[in-house]
Amino acid sequence: MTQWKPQSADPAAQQMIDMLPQVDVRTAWDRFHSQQPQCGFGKLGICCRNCFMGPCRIDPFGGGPQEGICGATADVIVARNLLKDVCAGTAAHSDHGREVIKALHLAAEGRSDAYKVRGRGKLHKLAEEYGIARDGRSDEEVAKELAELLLGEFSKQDNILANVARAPEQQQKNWKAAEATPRGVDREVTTGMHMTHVGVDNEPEHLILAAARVALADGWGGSMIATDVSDVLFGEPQPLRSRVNLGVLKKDEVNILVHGHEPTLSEVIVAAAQDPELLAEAKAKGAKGINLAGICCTANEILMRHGLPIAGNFLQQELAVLTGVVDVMLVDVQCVFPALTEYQKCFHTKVISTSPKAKFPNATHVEFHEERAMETARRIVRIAIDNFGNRNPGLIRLPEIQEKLVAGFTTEVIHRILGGRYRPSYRPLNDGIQAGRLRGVAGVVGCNNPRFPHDEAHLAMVKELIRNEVLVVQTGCSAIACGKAGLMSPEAAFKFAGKGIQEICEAVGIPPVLHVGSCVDNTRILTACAEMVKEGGIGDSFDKLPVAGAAPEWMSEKAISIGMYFVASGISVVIGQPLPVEGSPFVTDLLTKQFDKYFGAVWHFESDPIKAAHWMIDIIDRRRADLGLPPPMYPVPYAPKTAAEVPQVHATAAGEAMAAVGSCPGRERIED
Ligand code: NFS
Ligand code: SF4
Repeated sequence: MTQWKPQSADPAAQQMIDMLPQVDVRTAWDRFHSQQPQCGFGKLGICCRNCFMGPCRIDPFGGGPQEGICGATADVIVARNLLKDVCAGTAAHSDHGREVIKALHLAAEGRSDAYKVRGRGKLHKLAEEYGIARDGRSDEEVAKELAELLLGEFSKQDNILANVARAPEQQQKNWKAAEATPRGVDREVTTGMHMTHVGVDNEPEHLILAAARVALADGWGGSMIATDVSDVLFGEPQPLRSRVNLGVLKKDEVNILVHGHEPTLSEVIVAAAQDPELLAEAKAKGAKGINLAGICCTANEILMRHGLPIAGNFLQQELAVLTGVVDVMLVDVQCVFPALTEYQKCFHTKVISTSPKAKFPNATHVEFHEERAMETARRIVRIAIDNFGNRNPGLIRLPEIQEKLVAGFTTEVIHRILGGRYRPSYRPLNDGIQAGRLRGVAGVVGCNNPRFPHDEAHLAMVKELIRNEVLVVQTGCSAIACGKAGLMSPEAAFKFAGKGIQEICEAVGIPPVLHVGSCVDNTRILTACAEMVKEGGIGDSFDKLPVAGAAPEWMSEKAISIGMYFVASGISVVIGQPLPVEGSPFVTDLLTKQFDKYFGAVWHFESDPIKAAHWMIDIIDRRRADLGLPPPMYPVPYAPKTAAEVPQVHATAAGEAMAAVGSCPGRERIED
């Protein structure tokens, strides 16, 4: 029997992984392993369950059936499945946007016990953009009208999304020609789901262009609105320092870990955790304080606005509970493992679910409603305080590893720090790119996936990009990965980046890798690109800018939607495992080649992070050449072309060996 051992590039995660055999619990890595070999039909996208004459599947080797019972071919099945994925991803992001708008509306009407309008500058800016009158009106009246207007963006039937006007003219033209201009968000998701029903749309190209339209309703609609409204409601992020990794959890304090996505919940928990009355209660129970930290994107939200520490990314959600010091794991929606509640059998951690949309068997459900947000938050903090004394000292194992990072870079912040408070401008960035001091900009985003050594692809890719003078902007779990590896500190430029980036980072005082927020905040990358186009000199549309995108360890439907709206917006994207489309050579060719004709950008599949980085660099260089820009100002020394050529990037378990910890009786670890 061989022991299958997961690997992480993060020394804290690796320490926890190394002691897994002692605690007899199953993790995502174990479950991934027991799923092998995974279904080839699913991977290739050629399994259809869209009606119940089926399920049907296409034989990829040609000897068996080449069409479903209804006559759908591999091309149709693959295209329909991808459109469904994009609909689900868009629905998730957009529903998040809708919740934030509802909270803004309550705040504007003075009907919330927790929220008020904090980002007044952003409110004024958006009011001007959308033509909302401000004269003689309070900010609250303006915010109420804004909330109502933006809610209307979801239910628009035939009119196009207002934010389409934010895109360069060429993108708008491309979308029109491809019939991909997004209408209301809900309309696009509903129509997309209708199109995939048995016997509706049977033209693969038409289905895929519809997927682009749905995704654009996410990128320029649901997600972009979520980001804007969060800035109005909770305040615009500013650059700030914080800490990241499991070591931010504290042995002597009540630890509350917020996990999920919607900032409406995490924001109010932040306030409740500072309440003097609750702090006194915690002290009375023997705790030194109340420590709040995050996992996944909700962590990015509270980091960006409050500087609260991050305990880890997607694949660390179980490892965090395994530290034995998490008193409450507070979850709302998206990327939360149902497996978490199983850990309650062994660890004292209480999993509290809060969303009316997301219940978990055996979790404590404390439903969260925006009207009584503070009351609910206080109740949850009390549950954590009461649970502090239930820790099992024999099960505590906390890696003392954390890293410093700087975060809080928005489109507006980049404007200001580059141009100065009195002359905010993207000019210095565009100048840097024009002169070749910077080669271009890359967005590296997305999830973890047990298919890859944890974090390894993110780190290898980002290091290779900045070494080659490509400035990196990040969101989501990828940002957390690089934060843990120290890439988000200004000093990182001197350790990892090329000379041109070093000069810029030194002059402006920024890290070579900029944290721009959660996954919905990928829209900040779109608005930053729009600013770069407006500033001029490096391309008058997105498909000419020397930029590219990547999601090296992606796993979610949301990631497909994000990738799709980037590509449809003219920014080519490389992902670490293929989309589930390879069962249709036609759809694969459409996405990876023919999309260039429609949108000026393509999808690319590459699991080697170094090769993927060089694919991005080649795109950037080609676009630079098309614009007549010079090659990079400083030569870049040696260029490895594959991950095999760079030194091992995953960690050998750092620090002293893990001491034996108490094990959880009656739980079997599955091995083969
Ligand atoms: Ni994005 Fe965030 Fe992480 Fe992936 Fe999940 S938390 S919304 S989907 S796993 S980056
Ligand atoms: Fe089979 Fe067609 Fe039904 Fe899909 S829609 S399950 S291919 S009959």
